[in-house]
Amino acid sequence: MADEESNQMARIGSLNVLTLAFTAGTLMTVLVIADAAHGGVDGDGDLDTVFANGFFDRNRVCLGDGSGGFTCSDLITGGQGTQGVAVGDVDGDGNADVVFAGGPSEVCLGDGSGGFICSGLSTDRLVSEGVAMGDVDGDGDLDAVFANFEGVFKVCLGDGSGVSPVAT
Ligand SMILES: [Ca+2]
Ligand SMILES: [Ca+2]
Ligand SMILES: [Ca+2]
Repeated sequence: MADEESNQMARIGSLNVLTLAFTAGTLMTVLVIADAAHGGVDGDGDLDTVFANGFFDRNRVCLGDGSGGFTCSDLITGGQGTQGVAVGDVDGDGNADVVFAGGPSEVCLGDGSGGFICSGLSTDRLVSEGVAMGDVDGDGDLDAVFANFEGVFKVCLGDGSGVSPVAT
């Protein structure tokens, strides 16, 4: 059984590393994480972290307790190999959502309590390496910009109910 209080996050070079310590004291596992993003995903006011775990493991949502401790669970997506992650409210319902860059990229709409429903998002390339979110066209809706493997960017403009691929 995992001891949630002794889990630790650290950054080594360009990699985020989550160390899960187990109560037996003899078993340790270290996950190399492709990317991480912070946001409040369960509405309790405490900062949470979402991890994109690359090709090595499933993505994780770690809910913060406000004092540095986290309780983590898997965030299951349809694809493998997430490379980037961003958190923002893409459908304007007040709940934080998660956008993963990877193969394929996905949008996961949050339910406000830490749960998500994910669907695929085409970014024109087999693998996207990173994603950032912001209102790039100034219409008040959150948009997503993907950095694709071949050095090509893909802008997915939001319509207030999500993001869809409409421009490069
Ligand atoms: Ca929280
Ligand atoms: Ca939302
Ligand atoms: Ca916009």
